[in-house]
Amino acid sequence: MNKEYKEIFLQNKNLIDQEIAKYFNSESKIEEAMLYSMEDGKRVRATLFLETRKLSLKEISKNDFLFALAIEMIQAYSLVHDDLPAMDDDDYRRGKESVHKHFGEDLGILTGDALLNEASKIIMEVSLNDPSYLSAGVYLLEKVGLSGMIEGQILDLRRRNNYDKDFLIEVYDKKTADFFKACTVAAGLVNGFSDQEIMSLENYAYYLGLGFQLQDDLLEEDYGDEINILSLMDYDHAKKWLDEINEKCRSEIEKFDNNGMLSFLIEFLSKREY
Ligand code: GRG
Repeated sequence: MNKEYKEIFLQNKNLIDQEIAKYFNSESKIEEAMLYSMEDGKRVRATLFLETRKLSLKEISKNDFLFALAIEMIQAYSLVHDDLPAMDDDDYRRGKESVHKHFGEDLGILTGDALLNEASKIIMEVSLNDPSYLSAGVYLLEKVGLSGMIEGQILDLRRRNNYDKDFLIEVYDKKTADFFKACTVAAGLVNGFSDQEIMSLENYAYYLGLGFQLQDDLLEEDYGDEINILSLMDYDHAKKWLDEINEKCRSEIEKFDNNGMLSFLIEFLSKREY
């Protein structure tokens, strides 16, 4: 494990944590619940955005940190709503009680709504400051919306018991990889990258998201009736497939100079133990 890159990952997490702490300064119950929901994330998606911006930038701007904050608000919203009784009905998230368990179901719904609302507001404010973020914002909201993460969630909630590998790929693509694509492509659009470069960033995020989700499955000892690759193949075959996906992921990002951190994330995320 490259210590320098691991350090950058942790630095990004600290910087995003500081943005979160600065953003919430009221003592209202809803802000308390929003802050609670945002604590303790790994900030993988914010890091993807920031590190893709760094492909063409040395210094990250205030607008980039705000955009990354909006990304993590959307991530928190999706987890808060996913944990609700009407969805996965989970009592624990990020090592503590889920938001609806801690604050009540009414506040759970409203916390998710408010996070998505604030994220959209931040994206619009950043785009007012600098219109080069406008198409990035549109792309992000599209990928976490109707034809992306939300569609993935619906496919997952309504799946049949006898799903196959193609179905699993479709769910993981929409539910997980589309958000990863949103982070890399949004940054690529702000960078002013060519269509070909944007395509490579989208492919990289596709394989990274798939690999991230497969590792999530491999870490799950007791997946019950949840979708999981281990219900379709044994551990060794799934691990071999993950290695192949990582190889394809690497070949997409190798096309860029300065790709060290994004290459590091492939191994780091697909070998994580948490
Ligand atoms: C409710 C619209 C809506 C969507 C929910 C993201 C999602 C879709 C559901 C969460 C459940 C889940 C297992 C999704 C797969 C993606 C995933 C592994 C999310 C967790 O991401 P991490 O590990 O979480 O990056 P942290 O806590 O670090 O932010």
